[in-house]
Amino acid sequence: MRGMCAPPWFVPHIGRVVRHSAGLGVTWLLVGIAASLTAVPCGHAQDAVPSSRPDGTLAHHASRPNIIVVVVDDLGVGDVGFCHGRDIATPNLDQLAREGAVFAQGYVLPMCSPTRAALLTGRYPQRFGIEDNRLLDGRATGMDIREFTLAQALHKAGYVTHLVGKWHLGQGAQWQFAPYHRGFDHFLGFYGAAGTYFDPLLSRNGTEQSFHGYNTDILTDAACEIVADRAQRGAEAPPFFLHLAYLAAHLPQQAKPDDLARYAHLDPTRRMAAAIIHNLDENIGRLMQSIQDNGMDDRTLLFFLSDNGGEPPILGTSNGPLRGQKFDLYEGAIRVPFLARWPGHIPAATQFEPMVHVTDIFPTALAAAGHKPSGELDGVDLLPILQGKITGRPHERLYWLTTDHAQWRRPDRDTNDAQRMAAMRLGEWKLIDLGSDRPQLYRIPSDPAEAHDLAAAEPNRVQQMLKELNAWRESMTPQVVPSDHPIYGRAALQRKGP
Ligand SMILES: [Ca+2]
Repeated sequence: MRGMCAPPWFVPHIGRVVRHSAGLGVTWLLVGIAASLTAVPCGHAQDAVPSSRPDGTLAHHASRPNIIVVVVDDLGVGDVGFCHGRDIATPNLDQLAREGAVFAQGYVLPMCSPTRAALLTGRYPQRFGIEDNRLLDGRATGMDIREFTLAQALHKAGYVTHLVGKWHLGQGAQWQFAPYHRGFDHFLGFYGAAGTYFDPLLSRNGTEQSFHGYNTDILTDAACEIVADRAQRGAEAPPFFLHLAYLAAHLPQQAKPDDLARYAHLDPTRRMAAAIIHNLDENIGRLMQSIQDNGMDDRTLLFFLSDNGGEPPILGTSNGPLRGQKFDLYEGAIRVPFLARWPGHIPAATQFEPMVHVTDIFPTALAAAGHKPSGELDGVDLLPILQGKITGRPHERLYWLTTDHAQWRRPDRDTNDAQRMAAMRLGEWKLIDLGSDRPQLYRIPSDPAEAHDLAAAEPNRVQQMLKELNAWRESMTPQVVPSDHPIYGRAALQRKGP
């Protein structure tokens, strides 16, 4: 396998390469340091502040793009053609890659809820006590309402905001954590980790509604309606923000018979994933056709990413040559298919090699809307570097902290004692601290499969990175699962027994 600097999925149609492997841009360095040193644990007042154009006028509706963030569930880099995928046809996603920027090192968190929390706040969710899914599973708890979401920011900036699909950031006894109280004007979807593929029952702003058909098709129909409705309102109407969060390819997997028939040559587990992803790609094609048919192609900034890596044995999704899977901290868990497309604004066929993080979507989207966040974010605006206005890398450092999910439901111990696992990227290096063993050290560009642990050969580097990682951990807010949590609380677990 070739190294990360020449990843094999970048086939010849990708023409522009952004490396910036030497020389960290001063601006990015300052942004990174400011974000790491000054972000507050929670409860900060965050707001969207209009940014003036050079002529002093504010951005006008007609010049502001619609913003679409497509999140797919549990797909890995081995599932799409523009990464390592080879056995599933994804021509529509591959076309997006040709027309936009592919993030070769696009990082997320290793499971559903933390990634969605990071996306919608632009911040490490550990800052507000989220290390894994548990506090965002079920109806009792949810994401800290003091956190200011991207939907709130864009709503305040004049956008009409939509969540179509999966939420998984909690509900609350008073529905205070529900998406329609967190900045989304319109919600059509489901609240928890999983939905139903066929004939789903979906919530429309809190009212349940039965649908006939296949989940991915239904969600795409809703997305296309939003696009068409915006077009019919004319150029002076407000732009929209659409967070399109598909169920595909999460459990409980079901596929359409025609799609299963296309992949009869694959083993049953992979076949199911392939059928779901094939249909997903066709729906991406429908959405893009709708955008083009309505004349919005160069007025739409679109991100596409998976919320975590694949889980091959369970879901049949694939992380290609990367080690690990959903829930752990190897590359297969946290490096995902990730791209951005905005014709005329993000150069087509860009291979972007520096590390990019899911938190970057918040400030990038807000900048595209002509605004800037006033709060402390961990993400950075990617547009200046994608557009070649500055050089450098968005991130020199990235951090991860999660728990061993195999220990979430052990009735013989406090659920809060589940083993913590942490990792850090510092330039080319990656440190993984699983807590129960000595730290591991990998040099990712030359060893993206994390096959060669260099910890023994680099003891000083390990100690220095461990010191930095621990300092970051100590600056976060520890996650606490209440003892009365209906799913993971001590009482609930004791009732279930071993
Ligand atoms: Ca997921």
